[in-house]
Amino acid sequence: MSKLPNGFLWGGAVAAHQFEGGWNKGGKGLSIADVMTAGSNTQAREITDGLVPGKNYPNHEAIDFYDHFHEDVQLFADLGLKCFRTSIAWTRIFPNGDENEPNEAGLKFYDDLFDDLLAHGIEPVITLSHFEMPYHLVKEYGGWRNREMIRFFVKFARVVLERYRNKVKYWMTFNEINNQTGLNEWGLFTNSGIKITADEDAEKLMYQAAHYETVASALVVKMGHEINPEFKIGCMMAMGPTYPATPAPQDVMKAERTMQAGYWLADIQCKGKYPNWLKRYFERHHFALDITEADLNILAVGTVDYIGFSYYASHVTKTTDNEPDDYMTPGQNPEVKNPALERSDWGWEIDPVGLRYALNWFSDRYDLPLFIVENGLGAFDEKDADGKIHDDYRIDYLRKHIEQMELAVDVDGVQLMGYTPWGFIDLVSAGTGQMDKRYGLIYVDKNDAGVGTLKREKKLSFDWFKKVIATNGADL
Ligand code: P53
Repeated sequence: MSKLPNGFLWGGAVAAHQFEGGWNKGGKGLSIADVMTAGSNTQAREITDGLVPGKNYPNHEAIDFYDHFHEDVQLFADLGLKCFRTSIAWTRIFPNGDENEPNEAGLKFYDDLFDDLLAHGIEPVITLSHFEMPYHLVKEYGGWRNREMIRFFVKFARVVLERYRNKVKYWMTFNEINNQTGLNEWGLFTNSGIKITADEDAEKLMYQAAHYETVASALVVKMGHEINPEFKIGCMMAMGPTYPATPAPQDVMKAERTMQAGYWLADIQCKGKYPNWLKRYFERHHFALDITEADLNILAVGTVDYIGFSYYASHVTKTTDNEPDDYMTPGQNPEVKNPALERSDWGWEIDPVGLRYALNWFSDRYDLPLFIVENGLGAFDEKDADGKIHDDYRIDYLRKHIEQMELAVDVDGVQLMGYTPWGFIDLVSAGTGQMDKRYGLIYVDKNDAGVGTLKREKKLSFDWFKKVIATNGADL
């Protein structure tokens, strides 16, 4: 017997820049993902100043969904997907971001895609901004440093919300908007198009950029509900709970503050206001941020309908000898290994119970419907003698997470809308730019060097997940 509600949204998740390719087709402009090179497990992706000849930019072709989408949607339908999460590449609609008129060829591409999905009974779930803002807005305006970005983003959102009002019901504003709170180069660039210069305070800049994004998000939520009252518009958070390394109260306090510092962007988007601790933090640190009364009013009315979130791993933290009074050490939180857990090949801790914990944490704190829009295992895959990928390790990961998700629904009463495993068709890793860090239930023949036929093949996990969907999660 299924423990999940009827109509549960089983699906698969991707993002435009990681799988579409066609980076300069149909009038598309250059996005921030187009200037990021391929890295590896040990080497960070390089963010180049525009395109540099001879560099490997893996997102340019990705898995070329742009020219394969009819056959790919057939495969998605064969898998039995109820929904499909992707993003709309901003640069297909506004190639530079500051034009007045949208690019019709880009709009047409998504019309065709959504029509194809709907014809197969697959509901599109759309992220408006998934690490792919126009590069022009970075060069000319400084990215989300600049309040002007609100206007550009709302204009883009208005065009697509209106255009697809009868095709798309489920939306999310900014993917993993809280990644930037870690202050690393990658997070600031992918979230906000910001590359820190020597005279800038990364932390202050992050608060400013994230503030403009929450204002833009709230404006879009409000506008979306006016365009179509049936729309469900969510935020999207990267969720990785942080546990204390020991039961020492200081470590518990540190873990709590780490959670607060990771999820205040959910507070704003779900509760419509800044949390008290953060208001006081801004005062104590004399961050003179550009936050107006009008902004606060719009935040209060543009709260989201649900929380979409990614879940891959959990974390552990502990205090240091010179821990500050506010337990805040942004950008330098010591990562402690959890002895109770195993790690993936990329060092991500595998913690299925952490997913149940996360679901309970969100549910208690915000009392909103939840949607697991990313979860999965990045791993090296190899073909067996029969030519098929027997990815039992991936099945094992997904099964254990789905079990915990079902406990959260059945035992804990969490309101859960759906579950969409990340990168269910192999794609370019966001963090490393690799192809060989694979999450897929569908294999795509292409390697880190960019070589391959792009042929699609089902892995063992495809057949397994198809059965899971068909039984609404009863047969794992
Ligand atoms: P990759 C961590 C690090 C990098 C990206 O990640 C992340 C996370 C998870 O919080 O974000 C999401 O490809 C993101 C996807 C991404 C996926 O996790 O580095 O929304 O775009 O591909 C997996 O293995």
